[in-house]
Amino acid sequence: SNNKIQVELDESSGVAMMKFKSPPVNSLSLDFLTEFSISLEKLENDRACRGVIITSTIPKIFSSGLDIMEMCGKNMEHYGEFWRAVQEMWLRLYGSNMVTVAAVNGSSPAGGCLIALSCDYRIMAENPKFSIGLNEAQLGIVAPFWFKDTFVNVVGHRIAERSLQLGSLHPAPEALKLGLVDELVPEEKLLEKASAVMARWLALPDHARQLTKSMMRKAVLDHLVAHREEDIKNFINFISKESIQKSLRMYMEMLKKKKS
Ligand code: CO8
Repeated sequence: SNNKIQVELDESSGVAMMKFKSPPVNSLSLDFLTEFSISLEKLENDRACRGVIITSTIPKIFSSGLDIMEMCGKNMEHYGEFWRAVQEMWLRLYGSNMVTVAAVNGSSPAGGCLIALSCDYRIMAENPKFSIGLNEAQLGIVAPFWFKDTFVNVVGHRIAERSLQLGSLHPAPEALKLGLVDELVPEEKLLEKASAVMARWLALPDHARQLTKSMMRKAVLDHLVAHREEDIKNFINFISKESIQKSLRMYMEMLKKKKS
């Protein structure tokens, strides 16, 4: 299963390119999340690596978010294992010492949006057909507190409150206006721009930048670390409810019908 994410480190610049390639939609399955966390850990421990650019090889889609099939009709043990993997991915990415730049080259709902929000900088392809946001409420589920905290830390309380309640998916131009992404560029310029941004961030001494990043993010990271087991229990209880299972099944059916 070690093939859902392509990682290439350029030793001369110290920048790794991480490309999601898990068709059809880069959904975050248990296998995907495990591979993602392991890849991040390897880069984190590699002294040659100072920054990571995250993007997708799948046209029009950055990531469709958590794999809904991992949250449907499985047992409690599976839900627990899955949720721990989601937490692990976020703790590693949000808490990374490396400079992280998201090159969002397609739609990025829910868990996909969380990945982008967890980076230091977000550049999105300027196509208004691509949208990004935490749309959990639309699925009848609730974004966990640490998704919310990450969102608030990017866009501020008011925008996060409205967007989360409505489960909004914001087209790229609107996402820019809200500060959900930092800039838009034509799709063919996305990686070039990401490299330029990365170079600017890497021009500073790592140590000062890392301590500053940690100062900004530590409270939110520590909060999940302190409540990790409780958060897993909450997820298991919530997702096991018959009413929630029903909402998720209906959402999956809606996705399938939308095609025909
Ligand atoms: N999980 C599993 N399967 C998915 C997902 C997903 N997230 N997204 C799409 N798929 C499947 C589709 O069902 C479809 O399957 P099939 O081919 O068998 O019919 C296939 O992938 C392709 O999908 P589409 O035909 O819809 O592809 P499009 O290119 O038209 O659209 C999109 C791509 C925009 C990504 C679209 O598929 C979409 O909107 N997907 C849903 C995205 C979404 O809402 N994700 C939210 C997941 S929940 C989450 O991430 C956080 C949960 C927090 C948990 C809190 C609980 C307490």
